[in-house]
Amino acid sequence: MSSIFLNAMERLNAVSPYSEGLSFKGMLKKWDDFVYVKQSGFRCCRRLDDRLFFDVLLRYLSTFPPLTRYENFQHGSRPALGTVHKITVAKNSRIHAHGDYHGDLPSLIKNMRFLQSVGILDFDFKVTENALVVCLGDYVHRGPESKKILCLLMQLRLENPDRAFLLRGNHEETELANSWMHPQDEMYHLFSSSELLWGFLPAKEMIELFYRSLLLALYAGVEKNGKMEYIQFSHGLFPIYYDLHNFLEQNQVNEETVYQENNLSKRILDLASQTDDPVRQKAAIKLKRVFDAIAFNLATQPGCANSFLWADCDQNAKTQKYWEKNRGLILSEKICKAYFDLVSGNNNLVVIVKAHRHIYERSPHGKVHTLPASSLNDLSYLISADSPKISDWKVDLIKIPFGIKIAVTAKRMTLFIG
Ligand SMILES: [Mn+2]
Repeated sequence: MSSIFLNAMERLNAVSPYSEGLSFKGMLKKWDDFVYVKQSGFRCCRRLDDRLFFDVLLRYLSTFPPLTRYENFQHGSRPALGTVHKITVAKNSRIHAHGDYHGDLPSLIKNMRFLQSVGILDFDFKVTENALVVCLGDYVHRGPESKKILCLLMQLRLENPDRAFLLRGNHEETELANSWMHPQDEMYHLFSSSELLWGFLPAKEMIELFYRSLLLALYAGVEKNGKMEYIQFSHGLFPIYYDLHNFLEQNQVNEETVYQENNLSKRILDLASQTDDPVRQKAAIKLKRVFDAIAFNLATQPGCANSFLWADCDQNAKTQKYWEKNRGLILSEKICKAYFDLVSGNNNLVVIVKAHRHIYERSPHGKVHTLPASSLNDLSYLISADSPKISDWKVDLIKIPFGIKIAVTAKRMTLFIG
C-alpha cells in the first residue's frame, strides 16, 4: 500500500465529518428526490460533497486494496494489468449483470429499486442469498453524475463483499478523464483543477487507486458432475495471451494478477505443437494467427488498453483485420469460439457476459452476450440458474420504464460508442 494512501487514511480520520460513513440507505435517501436544474441546457443533479465521496473511497480502498502503484507494477518486464477473481455459485442462483452506466444515476437507482422488487436486494440493500450483482464497468463519463454512481457502487460492494462485484471498464482510466468527460460532470473539477484533498492529496491519484482496485474479470462457476462450468463477466472480451486455462484449473486459487505479455502464451504454443486433440490444435493455430497479426499493436499498447477492457466480439469482423483504431481487438465469432475451445480443460468456460456496446447482442454460438449501456435503453438483465449446467441458464431481459431520461447523454452515446 502506498504511503500517500496510508497518510490519507490517517488524515481522513482526523478531519472528515463523515468518518462513520453513511449507509447505502442514507445515501439513497439523500439523492432519491432528485432536484434537477437547468444549467446551460444540461440537466444536472445536486453536487455531491467531495469529502463524503472521498470518505467512502478511502473506506472502500482500505477494504479492497488496489494493486500497488504503477511504478511498482513490474513482474520481470511485464506490467500488471489487474486482477481476475473466481467464485462458486449455487445452482438456482440469480445473477444481475448490468452494462455501462456512464454517469446516468437514475438508471442505477432504478436498477437498485428493481432488484429490490425481484428479491435480489433486500430493503437494507443487502444482496440476498444465492444472488449476485455484477457491474460490468464504464460507470463514468458521458453523463453528469459519475461521482454519485461511484459512491453508490462502492457502498454496495462494501455492504456485500461476497455478492456484489465491480469490474473495470475502459472509461475507468484517469488519462481519459479530460477527453471523454461530460462538461457538466460533477467529477470534472477533480480532474481539471490542481486542487489537493485535505491540502496534500491529488484527487486524481485517489481516483486512479479506485480504478486499479476494480476487477478485470469475474469467473462465476457452478459445479456439474465434479467439473466446474464458468461464466466470465468482463467489460470487454479477453486478452488472447492470458493463460486462463491455468487459472480455471487451479481450484484452490481464487484470484490472480494478469500481466501484459508480448508473447503468445506458452499454452497456445504447446497446444499447437503437442496436443492430439484436433479441436484444440485447430483453435491454437487460429489464435496464433491472430496473435501474429496484432503483435505490433499489443507491443505498443499501454497496459490500460488491455483486451479485458476494450475487446469486442463482432460477427462482421473481417478475418484479416483484428485491430481497430480507438477500439482495440475486434474478434469474429469463430475466433472467440477457438478461444473457448482452447481454454476449456477439465473445467469449462461456457459463456462470456460483457458490456462496452449499446445494443444487446448474442453471438450465433451463444458464447458471448453483450449487454447494452443503461443510458440508452434502460434495460436490465438477469441470468437465472435453473439448471446446474450454465449453458442452460437463461438470460432474461427486463425492460424497466424509467421515466427519467437524460437525453443529452443518450445523444452523445450514439456519437461515441465505447
Ligand atoms: Mn466501454
